[in-house]
Amino acid sequence: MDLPMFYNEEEEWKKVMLMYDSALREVNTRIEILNNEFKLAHQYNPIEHVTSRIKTPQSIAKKMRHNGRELTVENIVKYINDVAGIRIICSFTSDIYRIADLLAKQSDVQVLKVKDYIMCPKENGYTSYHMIVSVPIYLSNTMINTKVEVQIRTIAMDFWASLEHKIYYKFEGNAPERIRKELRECADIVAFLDQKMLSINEEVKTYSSLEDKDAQYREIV
Ligand code: 0O2
Repeated sequence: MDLPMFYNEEEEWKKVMLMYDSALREVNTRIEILNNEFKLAHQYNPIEHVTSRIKTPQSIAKKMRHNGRELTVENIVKYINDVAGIRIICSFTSDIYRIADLLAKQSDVQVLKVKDYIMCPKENGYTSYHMIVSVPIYLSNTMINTKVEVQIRTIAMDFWASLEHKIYYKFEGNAPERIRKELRECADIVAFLDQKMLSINEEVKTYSSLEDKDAQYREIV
């Protein structure tokens, strides 16, 4: 990835990018393993899909300017938590907490920060579960703990966030009040939909366990 032209710490930056890229691969693999294990044990797939990205230099520079910090590699590593970001899209709200918990329990994962925008949605209606974690990356002669922002949300939350993101950029953060109000209403619908889908799924699960018991019984007699 290229740095903005005014930047002059290319070698250091390349090394830092290697760390972030490796950390993304590391977390991606761990999430994939958890999902596969879950599928094997419960015949059920808690994760719909996963995306990841490295923040663009322009976006990093903008955030540093916004925070009033000098644009140095040291400051980026120290103050920008989401240079490496991974987004996990789950089927149900309960899966979000299950995945977050399983990742947090891994002995070499440090959870540095949690923002639960599901329990406390943002004023605009945004909901998602954010964790800043640090994972160890082993190089030939050293180990470096590297930060990754993990965003976990349902399909419905993701649908809302991607439209809101487009609207935010379209109006450069100043969307008309009517549109903001409608978005907040949509966020309520998203929360309702997630709740409804979860309770339908719970009901479906009771049917399957009844069927399992029935099948076991038929095998015995
Ligand atoms: P992009 O394009 O995703 O990179 P922190 O330093 O971690 O304490 P931070 O990063 O300022 O705090 O804030 P936070 O709340 O953890 O959110 C960071 C990211 O969450 C954003 O990244 C978005 O991806 C997402 N996000 C947060 N609030 C909203 C929102 O209101 N709407 C949408 N659509 N997404 C949101 P960036 O850097 O904005 O963008």
